[in-house]
Amino acid sequence: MVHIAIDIGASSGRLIEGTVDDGKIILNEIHRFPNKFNQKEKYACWDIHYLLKEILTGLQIAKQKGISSCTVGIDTWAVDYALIDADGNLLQDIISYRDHRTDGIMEKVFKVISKEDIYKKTCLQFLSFNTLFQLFVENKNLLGKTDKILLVPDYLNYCLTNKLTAEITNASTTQLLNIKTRNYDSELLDLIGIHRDQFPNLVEPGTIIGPLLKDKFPSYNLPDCTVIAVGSHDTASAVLGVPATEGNWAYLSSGTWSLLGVELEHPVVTNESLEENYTNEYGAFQTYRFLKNIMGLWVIQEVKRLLPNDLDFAELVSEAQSVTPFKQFINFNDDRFLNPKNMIEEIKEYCRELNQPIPETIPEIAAAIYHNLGIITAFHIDHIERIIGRPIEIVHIVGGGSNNAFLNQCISTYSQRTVLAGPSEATAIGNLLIQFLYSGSISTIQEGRKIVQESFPLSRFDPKPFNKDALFEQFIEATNLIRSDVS
Ligand code: ADP
Ligand code: LRH
Repeated sequence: MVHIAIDIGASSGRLIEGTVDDGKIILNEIHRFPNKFNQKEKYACWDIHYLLKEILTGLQIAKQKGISSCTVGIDTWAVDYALIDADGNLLQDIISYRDHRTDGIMEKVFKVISKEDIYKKTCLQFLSFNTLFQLFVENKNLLGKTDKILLVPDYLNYCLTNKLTAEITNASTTQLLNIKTRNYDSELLDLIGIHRDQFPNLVEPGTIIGPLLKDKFPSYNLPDCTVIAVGSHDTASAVLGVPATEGNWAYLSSGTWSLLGVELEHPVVTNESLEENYTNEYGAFQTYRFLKNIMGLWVIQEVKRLLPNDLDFAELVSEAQSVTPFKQFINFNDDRFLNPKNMIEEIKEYCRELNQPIPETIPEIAAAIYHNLGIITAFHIDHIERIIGRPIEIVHIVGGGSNNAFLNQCISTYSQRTVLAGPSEATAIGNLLIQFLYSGSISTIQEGRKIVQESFPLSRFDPKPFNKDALFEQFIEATNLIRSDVS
């Protein structure tokens, strides 16, 4: 049986065919396209019509390549949603989580219900753009007309099948699910004025959603598809695709965001995890991802976008390597870097304010980004180790950022851990693993991870001798932070 992963990140999307043959996974990229949000009149919005067209184009290419029937699964970035009326019409563009409408909103919510109470209920970190906060500021008139609120992959599934579902790994990122009931929390729904039936029923990865309604798209020549719910949160799929079977490992899903954490059977909720803003997102098969969002490669993506010359990521990396490190210490997890008007100017202004040397050239800016992302990542590896009370010896780096050998080495050296990098398409692979389970090509996720390990060569990075604690102290001092502020 043919399976196709539709994996759409904040910076690009792809359709990848996957098969298991003789104990190995074979991937075949069918279609790839860029993704970004655009500033519309009022809000920064995703172009969901464009994304749907790219999905259909990809499926048409699959058909042209001879695929007449297949299963498909969709994963995308988390938290953002579509509002639809009872006829399925989209009531407004899908607003990006980077829009400034939720700036400063968390403090207002905490006046109604405390941060501690929300954390106890949801076990989720506080990001101003979590769906809870986006819905808190949403136009109430529009919410009154809303029949269903669908997260992005659920909406795309709906477009393809007319079936309404809420896949649970992504639903957990809304900060509306109660960890005890694994269902929407009525107090949090009341807070934002939403009825339970404005969300569809929750489904687990592996649930069949329905057949692709080809008649809805007469201008495309499409294969017969069965749409399956996968780990529709891209990070859930990425972590499923991590090629780790044993040992004390952590993962870093390195893309637009750096998502650093461990996979656990139970959530970790302590005063420290709350104070340091660690999250417990639902994974497939009742696992939890205890993790930290680090600003990630978004920062370099924004710098690249502003450059007059068309440098690619590999060129930016190679330019950065020639620069002497540690001239600037920058806490990229500061909200000011979430969506500044001009990333290059924001970085310079930050350095100016903290009396640090200002990076002037592109190589200097790129170097400041990679070294500081490396330091912040290393810092949090130690931190997670302390909170979970067991060692982290190996860091698996997956995602597009795993192609960045320079950053991988920085992370290895600054954390004094071994890094295993790859596969860069772990998210599509994790998406496919759920489809392989459905068709019986694999029987357990452990077996799937073992096959991933055997199918894709990994690059190993060992730490160079280095005093990491001195570096962390220097970082904390230069950024004017106290330890607990590096969050
Ligand atoms: P997302 O899914 O969030 O859109 P990806 O996992 O596709 O992100 O990763 C995209 C990032 O990967 C880019 O921002 C870039 O920094 C990095 N990347 C991809 N290829 C390379 C490369 N050859 N060298 C360095 N960095 C790379
Ligand atoms: C990564 C991601 C991440 C979320 C963010 C909104 O693409 O899904 O897990 O925190 O986007």
